[in-house]
Amino acid sequence: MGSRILVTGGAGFIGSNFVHHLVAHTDAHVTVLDKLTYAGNASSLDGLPVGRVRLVRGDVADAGLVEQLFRETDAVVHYAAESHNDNSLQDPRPFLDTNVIGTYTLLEAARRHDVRYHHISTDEVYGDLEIDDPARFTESTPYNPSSPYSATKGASDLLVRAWVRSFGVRATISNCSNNYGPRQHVEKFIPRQITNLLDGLRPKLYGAGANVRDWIHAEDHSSAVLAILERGRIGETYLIGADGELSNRDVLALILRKMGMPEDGFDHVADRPGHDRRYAIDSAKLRSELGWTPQFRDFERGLEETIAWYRSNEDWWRPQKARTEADYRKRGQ
Ligand code: NAD
Ligand code: TDX
Repeated sequence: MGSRILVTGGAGFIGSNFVHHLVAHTDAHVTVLDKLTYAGNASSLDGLPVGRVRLVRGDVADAGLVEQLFRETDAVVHYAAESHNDNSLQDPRPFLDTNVIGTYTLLEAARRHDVRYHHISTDEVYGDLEIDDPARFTESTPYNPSSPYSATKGASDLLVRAWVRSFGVRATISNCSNNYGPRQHVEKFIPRQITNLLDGLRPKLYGAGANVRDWIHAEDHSSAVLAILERGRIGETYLIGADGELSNRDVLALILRKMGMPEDGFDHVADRPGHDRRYAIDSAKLRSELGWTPQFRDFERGLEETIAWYRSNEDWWRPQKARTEADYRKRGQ
């Protein structure tokens, strides 16, 4: 792996975690390419050494800018995406532009410059599982996305596979389960409920809350991506997960308890159309091939730390909160 790394979407939740991880665990020089949409926050990169990290504000679908940046890049890790399912149900177009055309633009540049490419994707490309099905997703599970968001992520994964096979691009793909941790946008489930409680608002549970998500701390996602970037086999897909299956109802009950509120102190709101029932990752390939293991194995402790982060970093999330809740109210959620 070369030492000049381009991280797209590095001002977002998981991308910024990865930039912090790279600075702490490698001697890489990092360029972040980020459009700073509503979901991007330059202050997520605060405190990093200016000599090793620079932020370029721009669009991954801007071929001219991408071409310029790839001339001085050894490897790219592509996080930039429109990432929220609920938004994709309101207005799918930005998901196509960023997730599909943006990925295509980067792949073409990787092909021209023979740059090592790692593609960040999601378990949602596999669709969903029944709540009581013992099966979990593996690298050979067929693609079956449900939402415009997951369809565009699946499309981008397939572009990567084609560019490996047809053009010899040196690429790997990872599909990770639901992340939690510091600096996640307040539109997402866990930060939304924490910041609602900090604001004296009641948490909002979609439908009955029986849907299951497989939670992993963003820091564990980052260590897995670095392992794949350094030691992954070109052309391969790796699933990333930390055996963290929990129903939304149970996650919410934990948040309420940890924040000193009664367990029934929340509202049931309109369910998400097409709501995936359950995601579950089998990460045996990543663990056995690359020797990766998650460090955050205690979800309750990780959640406590996350709650503490939102308590102490109101300046970070406050500017997004009112508008996010106003949008949810319009949808009856
Ligand atoms: P996020 O919404 O917090 O961050 C996305 C970042 O991309 C933002 O900084 C935004 O400004 C930037 N961006 C958006 N459009 C852009 C464009 N056209 N050009 C350049 N930058 C642009 O998202 P996240 O939750 O950190 O997710 C990051 C990646 O990880 C995504 O690819 C997502 O599909 C994937 N992923 C997320 C999860 C999860 O639980 N959040 C799980 C698995 C995979
Ligand atoms: O207020 C809420 N109430 C609620 O019950 C919100 C915002 C969500 N939910 C439910 C919907 C989901 O079952 O909580 C679960 C998690 O919701 P999100 O945080 O929106 O995540 P999800 O739709 O599971 O997708 C996430 O994981 C996979 C990320 O947003 C994606 O980017 C990633 O690919």
